[in-house]
This record gives sequence, structure tokens and C-alpha cells, in this order.
Amino acid sequence: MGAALPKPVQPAAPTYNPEFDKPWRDFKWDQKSELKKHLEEFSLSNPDVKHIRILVAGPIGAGKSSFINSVNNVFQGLITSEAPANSSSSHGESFTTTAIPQVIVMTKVDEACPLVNKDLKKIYYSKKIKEKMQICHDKLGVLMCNIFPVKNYHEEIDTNDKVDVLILKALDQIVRLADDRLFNSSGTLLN
Ligand SMILES: Nc1nc2c(ncn2[C@@H]2O[C@H](COP(=O)(O)OP(=O)(O)OP(=O)(O)O)[C@@H](O)[C@H]2O)c(=O)[nH]1
Ligand SMILES: [Mg+2]
Repeated sequence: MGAALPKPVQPAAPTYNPEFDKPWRDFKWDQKSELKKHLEEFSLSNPDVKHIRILVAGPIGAGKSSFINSVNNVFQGLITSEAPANSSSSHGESFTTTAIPQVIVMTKVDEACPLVNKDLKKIYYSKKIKEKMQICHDKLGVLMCNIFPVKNYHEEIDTNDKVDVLILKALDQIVRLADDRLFNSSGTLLN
């Protein structure tokens, strides 16, 4: 019988912290009414243009219809029945033209990050969400400032301000970029 061997000392596994100490994007959670008002009162810079068209493109099941429904819910202030949202069959088309301003609405943040699933306000503390946004940027070349992580309404029975403000911020940027597009780089009005 030998002497008991000393227990091997396990180096302490570095514990991964899924959140940053500080939010990496400054986001005003209290801007819901401001954004809603801006969108409600919004009119295009070019009076000859009556409508802007927003193309919602993405893989099957990405949450396109849910996003459209979520926008509707925010403005209604309640969960509405499914807005008619027809799915285009032209998947695989490329929209990498610089002529069309692009925004990425990054859905399903609750599925991507447990921290965010528990508390949506952790969205800009989450390393996982930032990493996923970076992947969107790397793959599609859309600037980080035009990438908006959102959680769509999908199983809720009531709307809530945290979900609303993220949806509104994404929509506000979409509308602003579309309006900017009415001017070309030389400042001439396009239509
Ligand atoms: N957890 C979670 N589920 C979501 C979210 N957005 C959408 N979903 C769910 O994802 C599934 C697909 O969402 P849809 O909105 O139908 O996706 P879509 O892009 O319109 O899909 P197609 O029309 O088939 O191309 C549905 O079951 C939604 O409830 C989200 O932010 N979080
Ligand atoms: Mg759909």
C-alpha cells in the first residue's frame, strides 16, 4: 500500500461571463413614445413620393411575418390577429446593391441568448448578441449601426414596452434610411 497520491489540482476553469460590464451600445429604453410619435407624424422629404416600399427579405422562418405583425402590434397597443403578410418565393435573390439602403432586423434574440431570454434589457450587455450581429455584418456587409436585434411578438398575449421600443427603433431607422434615399449624394431629389 503506497502513500495516498496527492489529489491532482484542477486548474480552475475560467468561468465565461456572457455579459459585458457595460452595455456596448447606448440604447434609450425610455424612447418608445418619442419614436412612436416620430413614426406616426413622419412624412417623406419629397412630397411627390407618396409611398416608400420596404422589402422584407430573409430565409424561411426567419421571422419576417412576425416582424410585420410585431410592428402592427406596437401601433395597435395590443396583439392583433395575423396581418396579411405574403411570403415571396424568390429566395436566394441577392440585394447587395448599394442603391438600396439595407437594415438588418436580427430576430429571435431570446433564442440566441439565455441572458436576453430572461431579461430583454440585457440585449446590449450580451456578448452572444454582439457576436451574432458581427456575423451579420461580416456576411452581408451591413454596418453595425444598421443592425437591430429584436424580439418579435410570437407567444405573448400583451404588448410590452421593452419589446416595443426595440421594434420601433428598427422601423425608425428603416424609414429614415428610405427617406435619405430620396436624395442622392449630390443632394438632388430622386423619385
Ligand atoms: N422565440 C422567437 N420566435 C420567433 C421570433 N420571431 C419569429 N419567431 C417564430 O419563428 C417562426 C417563424 O416566424 P415567421 O414570422 O413565420 O417567419 P417568416 O420569415 O415569415 O417565414 P416564411 O414566411 O415561411 O418565410 C414562428 O414560429 C414565430 O413564432 C422571435 O423573435 N423569437
Ligand atoms: Mg412569413
